[in-house]
Amino acid sequence: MRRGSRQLKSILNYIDGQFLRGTREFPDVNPADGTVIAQIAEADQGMVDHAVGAARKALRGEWGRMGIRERAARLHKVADAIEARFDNFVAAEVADTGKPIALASRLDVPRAAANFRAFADVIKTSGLESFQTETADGKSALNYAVRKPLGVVGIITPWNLPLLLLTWKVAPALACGNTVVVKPSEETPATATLLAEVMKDAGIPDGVYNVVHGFGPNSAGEFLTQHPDVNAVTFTGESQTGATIMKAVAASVKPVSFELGGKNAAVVFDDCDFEDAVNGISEAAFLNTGQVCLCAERVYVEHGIFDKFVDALKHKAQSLRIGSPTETSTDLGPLISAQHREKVLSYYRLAREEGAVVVTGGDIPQFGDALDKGFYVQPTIYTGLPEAARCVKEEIFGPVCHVAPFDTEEQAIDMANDTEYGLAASIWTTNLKRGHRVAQQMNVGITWVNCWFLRDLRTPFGGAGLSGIGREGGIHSLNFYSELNNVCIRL
Ligand code: NAD
Ligand code: 6OD
Repeated sequence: MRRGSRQLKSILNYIDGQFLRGTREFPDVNPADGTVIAQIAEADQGMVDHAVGAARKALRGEWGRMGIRERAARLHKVADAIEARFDNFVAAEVADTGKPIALASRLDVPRAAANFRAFADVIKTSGLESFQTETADGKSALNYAVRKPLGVVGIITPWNLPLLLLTWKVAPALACGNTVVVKPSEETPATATLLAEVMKDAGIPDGVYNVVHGFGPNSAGEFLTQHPDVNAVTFTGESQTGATIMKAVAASVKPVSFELGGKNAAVVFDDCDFEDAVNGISEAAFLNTGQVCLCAERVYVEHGIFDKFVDALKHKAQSLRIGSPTETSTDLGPLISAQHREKVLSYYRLAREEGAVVVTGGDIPQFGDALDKGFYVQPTIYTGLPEAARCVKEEIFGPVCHVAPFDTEEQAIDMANDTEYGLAASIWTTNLKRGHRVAQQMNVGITWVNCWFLRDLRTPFGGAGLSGIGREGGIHSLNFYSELNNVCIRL
């Protein structure tokens, strides 16, 4: 290294309690200014084999023998240790993703700790049903089920909420007594490795939590999903990647849980609390620069308030502060990568070709400083597209929504449900009866009424159609991450 040049940090794999380099490295880029902030150690097939072998061995060790109370206590220690290193986690997440520091501090890092606490408590308090069965001879039998770990769970996660989504799967998998090999997104590897340090400090035995870095195809992601010694795969990411992983696991019939893409609708009735609805839809469209699977890219507004609503949403979007993620006042950071920005901009161009009216945005913001090298786009609102337009049908995953009017409740429900996805919806009305009625007709996994992304970790979370397979959250996570063995005793 030349004198005066900066030594780049390495982000390492974590296998069997050791931090390991790979055979190759690739750069970790800060999306706010395009600078390389670290080198990531890529795990090859041999290292993935090593990680899966270590995870299997750990199932037979101290972890495999540990009772539920002690496991839950260790998960609380992991949460304590995340909180103790709160600032490190926030800084790593902000540098990797470009998300505003205020957002990482109020959402991503607190949720990581909350995930461990929630599943530590759920595993301690949840029971299993039992049945007393009457038999033909007038006697009876007792049926009850016991929970056992699945074994080694492969966990593959995306870049938009890296730590939140990783711990959302690691915590219940460990609560159920499994061991895990995680493959975080190649774009955002830092917090998965930082979590490894925390696991060590919290007394999680070696081999229970392993991290392999790399890409999907022909890299760590594919090596993990195709591994014969992995017992289940849980994945969050694009629907198309989910389809590829499904093929990879089909031959060995592994259980899968898939949390995939969305093209979510928000339905705003003219009896809504107007200000709440404008603020809520602004958050639903633009939070995390629109890179949340739950974001509302389709907004349907009742005719009577349509013009007023579009105008208010425009002013709200224009008031959002786009800027450096490390400024506490920033509302919107960059998109994750140059490639993803090109995808979002291609939809901005397509929207114009499809006949959209650009209410606001549609371009790249100019800063006149280093941020011009970052992957920023303007928050964007369209109107006027036909419902069949590609921009209304396809997930864009940027700070963008299309707003369309509707006349009747039935029409709004039909429009909201006219999608191949089925992740989330939000309904905005002060008429509670209508709220229930419409919510129950949404063909999605999660419907919010007068709110968005308000989470209770005990509730089922997941999607229908292209948005996924299965539900996680509370007991639903326990049921995915464990094998149930029903015991039937003749009495
Ligand atoms: P992605 O599918 O490109 O990548 C996700 C992960 O899969 C990464 O770690 C990647 O390396 C890995 N991967 C890619 N190809 C693979 C393969 N063939 N085999 C194994 N692993 C492979 O998704 P992304 O771009 O990182 O994330 C954005 C997408 O995730 C959006 O579609 C968004 O809607 C979706 N998402 C869904 C949820 C949900 O809860 N439903 C949550 C967050 C994000
Ligand atoms: O809140 C959660 O548990 C969760 N899985 C959120 C997913 C957000 C998608 O980007």
